[in-house]
Amino acid sequence: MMVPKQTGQSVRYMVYDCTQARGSTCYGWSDRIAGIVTTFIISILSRRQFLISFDTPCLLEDFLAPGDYDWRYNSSVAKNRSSSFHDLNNVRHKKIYKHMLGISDFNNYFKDDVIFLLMNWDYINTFRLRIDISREISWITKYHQADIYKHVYNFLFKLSPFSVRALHERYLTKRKRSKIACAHIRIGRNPNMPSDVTYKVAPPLITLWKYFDTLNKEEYDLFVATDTDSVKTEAKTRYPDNLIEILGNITHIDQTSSGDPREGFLTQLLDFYILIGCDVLIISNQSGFSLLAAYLRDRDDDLFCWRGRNLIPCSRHTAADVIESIKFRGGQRPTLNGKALKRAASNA
Ligand SMILES: Nc1nc2c(ncn2[C@@H]2O[C@H](COP(=O)(O)OP(=O)(O)O)[C@@H](O)[C@H]2O)c(=O)[nH]1
Ligand SMILES: [Mg+2]
Repeated sequence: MMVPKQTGQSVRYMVYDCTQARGSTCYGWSDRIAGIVTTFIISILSRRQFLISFDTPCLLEDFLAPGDYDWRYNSSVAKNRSSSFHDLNNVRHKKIYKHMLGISDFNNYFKDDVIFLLMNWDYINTFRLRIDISREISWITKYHQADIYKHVYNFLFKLSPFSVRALHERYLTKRKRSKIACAHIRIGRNPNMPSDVTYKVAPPLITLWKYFDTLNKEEYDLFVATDTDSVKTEAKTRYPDNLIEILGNITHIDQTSSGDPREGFLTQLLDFYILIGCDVLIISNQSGFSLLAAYLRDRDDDLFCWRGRNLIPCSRHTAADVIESIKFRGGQRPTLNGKALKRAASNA
């Protein structure tokens, strides 16, 4: 992957900034990865060196190490250089929309030597509309969002030795069978995350259990990643011999009110990496967390999407639309709600 190399005092920087000191909200794991990939792309388009400054709820470097590119920020970068912080989360991205489209150079908006940027949605489809994009970043013109995320993620990150050990101890040593079928169940506001948004459609767990019932229990271990303890308890009760249980507390990484934030961060990171490696993966309705896990998988088959109350086959290339992800569709709201779907079906 081509990244502009710069040296000397004239170097300018584009830093993804999710730090306590800013007092801004960075949101959950997939918001942060979408924001990191967006910032990475903007760094190339603005001819600046890309870095990550991430210390909330803990230092990213402790859990993820640089892959093929050293993104670690250190405060000497901002010494003797002008700098500014820009929180362009959610609809605030509109402030740089024309710069994303290439109508104006990014550096007409970002004037300082060091730009600290916080964003949380994906804009690949916007960057694709730039007239010069094939010269600027040719891979944006060629690949699907899922493949771009997979490559940029692996270019930037690998598990740190600490996380590799944790994954081994808490997960790999517990595996019993050759395959594993997994589901992500994101409920939204619940006792584990009391200040979270509530999703309109909680998935009917009975549909998931019916699917798990069809699998050969000699062949498959089962795993449920969820934001809610009671979902895990129910899964364990139903599949005591097959369900893999991971030690650790569930927290929202941006809303930790109780418990150890580092522990909660590690638990969600391990859940994320386990989902990536599953033979069968069921991803959650309107959740970026498991969509991103699907993007990072090495296989395209055996993927299912919750859409409302239904569990339907999908692929890495269709999943963002099927689950109606807002952050991976540049903030686009869902197009078809339940009522509109019913109307369309009755007119068909
Ligand atoms: N441990 C754990 N945490 C989760 C799970 N699902 C969601 N979370 C927490 O909720 C946050 C939500 O992340 P985000 O990527 O924004 O997903 P979205 O809100 O569903 O689109 C994660 O960073 C975790 O802190 C899960 O399956 N396991
Ligand atoms: Mg979220």
